[in-house]
Amino acid sequence: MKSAITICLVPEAKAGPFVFHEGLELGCQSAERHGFDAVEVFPPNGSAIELQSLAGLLSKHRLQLAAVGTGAGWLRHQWSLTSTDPEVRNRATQFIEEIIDFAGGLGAPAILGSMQGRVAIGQTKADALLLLNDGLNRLSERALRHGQVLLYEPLNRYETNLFNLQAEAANWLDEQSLTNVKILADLFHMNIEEASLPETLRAIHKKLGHIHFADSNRRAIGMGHTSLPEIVEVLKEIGYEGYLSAEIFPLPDADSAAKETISSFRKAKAMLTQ
Ligand code: LER
Ligand code: MN
Repeated sequence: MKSAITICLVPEAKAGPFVFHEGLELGCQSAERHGFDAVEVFPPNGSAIELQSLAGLLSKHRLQLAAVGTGAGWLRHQWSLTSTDPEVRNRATQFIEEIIDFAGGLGAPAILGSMQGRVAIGQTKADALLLLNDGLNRLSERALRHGQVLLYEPLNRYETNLFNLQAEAANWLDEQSLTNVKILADLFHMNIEEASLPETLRAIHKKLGHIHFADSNRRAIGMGHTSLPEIVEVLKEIGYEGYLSAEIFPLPDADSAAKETISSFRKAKAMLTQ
């Protein structure tokens, strides 16, 4: 189990659930100072100039790259893999491919979250899922070229109507034989949708690839009402070795959120050895 914290490079996502917003250099500095193993980056695209320097910064600050988000393609352009417009789907696919190549070059997976889109008016869910399957097939093959998986993130009902429940998504991925797609379980979305966080993590453990480590209110774990010990017990049982990545609001400020997260992470690590 490894710790990670988010750095957002997209000005339009200033109010989003990301801890550091002051660029890669300062973000990496802070991540190292707080003792994180890795950073998760939310870039405007896969070729942003600032990204070129990421490899150097990671080694300078002794950090790994946990994952790279693709949500800016939705936030800035409303591109999605399930759009009814083939031109929009193409743009979405190219945008994500660029991020997969960038992340893959640094040994990290890309995340498909909001760019999965949602069922449009006049579109059936079955049609949207065919398009999702198509997109995931292409993109997970691309990830495989770098020896990476593609992370698929079920979102809460206010952000998508494709998959809100982790187990439904995991079963569907299995049915579609999308073996190189893993689930990103975001504890915040799960708190809205799932009957039980630990039971759900246990049920999907074979497909679990990454965790967004957020409390019930999307603050740092420890600042809401999610029970960390119950979650850690399951992570121990399933031998989870991936990241717990703080995709959370920088509340009351970025440093306090980072401090609370790393302190919760250390408690979790200590529970693992008990
Ligand atoms: C992305 O990781 C996510 O969790 C979505 O809610 C987009 O904000
Ligand atoms: Mn998330």
